[in-house]
Amino acid sequence: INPKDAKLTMAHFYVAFISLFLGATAGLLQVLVRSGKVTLPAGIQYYQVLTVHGVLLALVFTTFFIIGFIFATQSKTCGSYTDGERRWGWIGYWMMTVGVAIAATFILLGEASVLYTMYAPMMAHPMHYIGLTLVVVGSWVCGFVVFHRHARWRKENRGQVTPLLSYMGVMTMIMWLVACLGLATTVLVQIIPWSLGLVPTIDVLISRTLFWYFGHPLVYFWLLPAYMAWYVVVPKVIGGKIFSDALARLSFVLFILFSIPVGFHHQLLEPGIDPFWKYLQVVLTFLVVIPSLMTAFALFATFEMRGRELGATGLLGWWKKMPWKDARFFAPFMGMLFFAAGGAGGLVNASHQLNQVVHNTIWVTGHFHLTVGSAVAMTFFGVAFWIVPSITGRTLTPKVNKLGLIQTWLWTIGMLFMSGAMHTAGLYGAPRRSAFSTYAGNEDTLAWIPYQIAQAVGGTFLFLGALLMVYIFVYLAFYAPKGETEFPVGEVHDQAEKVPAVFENFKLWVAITFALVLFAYTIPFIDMIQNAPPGSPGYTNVIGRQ
Ligand code: HAS
Repeated sequence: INPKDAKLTMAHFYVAFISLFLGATAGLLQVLVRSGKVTLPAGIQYYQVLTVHGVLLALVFTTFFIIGFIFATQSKTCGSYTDGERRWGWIGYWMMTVGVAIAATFILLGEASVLYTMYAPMMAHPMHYIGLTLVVVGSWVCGFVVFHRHARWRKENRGQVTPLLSYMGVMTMIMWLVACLGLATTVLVQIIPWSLGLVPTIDVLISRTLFWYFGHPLVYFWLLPAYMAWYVVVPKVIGGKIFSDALARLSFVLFILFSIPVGFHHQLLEPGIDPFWKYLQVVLTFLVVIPSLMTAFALFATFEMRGRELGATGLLGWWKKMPWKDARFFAPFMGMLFFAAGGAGGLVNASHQLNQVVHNTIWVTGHFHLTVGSAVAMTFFGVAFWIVPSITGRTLTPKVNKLGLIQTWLWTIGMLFMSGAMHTAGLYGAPRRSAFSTYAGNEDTLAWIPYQIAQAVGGTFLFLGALLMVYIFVYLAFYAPKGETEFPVGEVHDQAEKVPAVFENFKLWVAITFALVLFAYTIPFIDMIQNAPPGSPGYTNVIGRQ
């Protein structure tokens, strides 16, 4: 890709991998504390470490990697950005970077230990929220660059099907923008004025509802770039073709439609929301599973078709034909395996009754370490193995490929231990966020300790995996021998369906999305404003619902 575009992508990756290093270090401290065997030194607080971990990994590592990745794939498939577009890309980048620096400073000062979900009525220093606002606004600026480049390609190539990766990048950023409206509303209208002392109270229910309007599509904002790699890059890496461009686009369309009006599945146990609307959003949640099932289908089809080309027979004959020794394939594939399990766990979470068993237990932490922590993170690592040398003009040497395989094993073993123990302990009722690992020696809680030790063992493997990943990144970016590395972009299978033009009608998808959002949220919101439950615990006095 154009070296100037490569520079912009790499700038995003630097922040992403520094965050990976710091966030993983915080993660190690956390599992050690939860094992009940270690106390944090120098007055460092558990929730402070947890906030560093969540913000740096779930928000900063992901967002910076995703935007860098989308820029690179768009530059590769649509052609280079104009100087003007790139300048805006840099403006967005600097806004995000300065925002991260501000937010991180206040976390480190102990003034913002409110976790990555920043639930009110926990309050951080206003500058923390202002920092995060800058990150979001910066990401919007980058989003508009992506839209502009895509539109320019369409104008220059009228009537042609747009490059799949660029289309996917646009859909990902549309979803992000629509989702951010909820976050922006609660942060700008409620949280910042309240943290500045301009208003005395905050309505917790409304704030959490706005947060989860954003929070669920947020997880698909992490997932969709991984799907970009699964649909388009993995087929090329295994020497095959994309099963169907149209199916890939359709799954992204479905994500736009159904990923937003489902936030209530994070609030199933919250008072103040009528059960009917929770039920409705549970139904919509099961609809948003469909594009993932379609993705699983398309991936199996891709593997099978390639396997058969290479002479495989039978249902799972393809398994033997896959390039297991290629880290560019192995890392995302292990991510897919984890996602099959994590997705099943998601269905448990989303089932209203089962949610009562797992909500706020460490099962949920297990769930999101399989989804974002494995499926997404391992795919991003797999992408980093080729994209970094490819855009910096270096080579992915066999030695680094081997390190990539070791890295994937470290992550796999670590995650099996950690997430397995989290899921199990969660079913026994262990809470997800707790500074009191041993609860003053209570018998029931002591029974969780073996699982928490297993989590610490897994967490240690993961920490080693993160260190190795950072080493690989630095090596590939600065020290690997100069040369060429493939930027693998798959071609569509000859027998695939044609792409219907309607997929490109972004206005239509956004309009339907808003219609669904209005349907799922309008009446509950009116309820929340009009029928505040005066007696429900935690909702009176503290936050001013009178
Ligand atoms: Fe989730 C909580 C429901 C997907 C992340 N989720 C969370 C939280 C996070 C998160 C971070 O309904 C915690 C938030 C917090 O801090 O409180 N989640 C779901 C459902 C799905 C789902 C139904 N989650 C994700 C993804 C995430 C993510 C993706 C990040 C990237 N989640 C919930 C619910 C809660 C929740 C409740 C709230 C719980 C509570 O009470 O607090 C679905 O989208 C999942 C569908 C996925 C599948 C899997 C398809 C498999 C594929 C791989 C194919 C494999 C191949 C290779 C081809 C059905 C595509 C395999 C080869 C073989 C041989 C097997």
